[in-house]
Amino acid sequence: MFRDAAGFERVPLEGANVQLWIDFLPRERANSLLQELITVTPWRAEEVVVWGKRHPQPRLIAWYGDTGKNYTYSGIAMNPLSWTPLLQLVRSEVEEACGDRFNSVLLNYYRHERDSMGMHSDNEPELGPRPTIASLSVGEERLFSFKAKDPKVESRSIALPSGSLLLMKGDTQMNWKHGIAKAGRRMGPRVNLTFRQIRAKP
Ligand SMILES: O=C(O)CCC(=O)C(=O)O
Ligand SMILES: [Mn+2]
Repeated sequence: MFRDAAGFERVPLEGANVQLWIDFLPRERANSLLQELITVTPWRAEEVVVWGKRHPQPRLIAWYGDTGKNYTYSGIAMNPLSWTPLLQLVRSEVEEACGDRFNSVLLNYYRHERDSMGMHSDNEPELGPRPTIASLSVGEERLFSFKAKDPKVESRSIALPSGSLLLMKGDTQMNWKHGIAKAGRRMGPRVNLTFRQIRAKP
């Protein structure tokens, strides 16, 4: 691994461009961001249909973005909420670190160890073929799993501590899936913010 001037470290994954800035936000800042987001966000509990049966999604979500940036995620159509000053501030810090622009952010709230996200690629057409996704985590450290689409390539997982910033670029979504498994021991709350650039519908 090498560390570049910005504080990102390359995570070695074949056919991917993944970088992690482990201490992007200082501990106190990450903690206050967690508390504020949990309190002020109008969290939504969505349902998913698995084998024809409806289940509550095992986490809460909220979607913010520039107006008109509609997006479908796991079959859920979402109209974005308008940016809050807090999220705009965080967005500008993330943009500066990544050297990229983002027009939307999906917030995921994992309340405890039983909340999770299934393995998936962020490959919705609105994101374009090689999207840059910046993912900021605050709160309880959780394991982020990577599984290659090529079965010959080994899976791996990385810990995402509070205040860390994960950047996925280039062919990452084409060649890999990612997700957050349920944890086997007690976990406190975690909020993850994934910044994305949504394009006009192709
Ligand atoms: O919570 C995480 O770290 C993953 C979130 C994610 O993959 C997504 O929102 O698409
Ligand atoms: Mn994702």
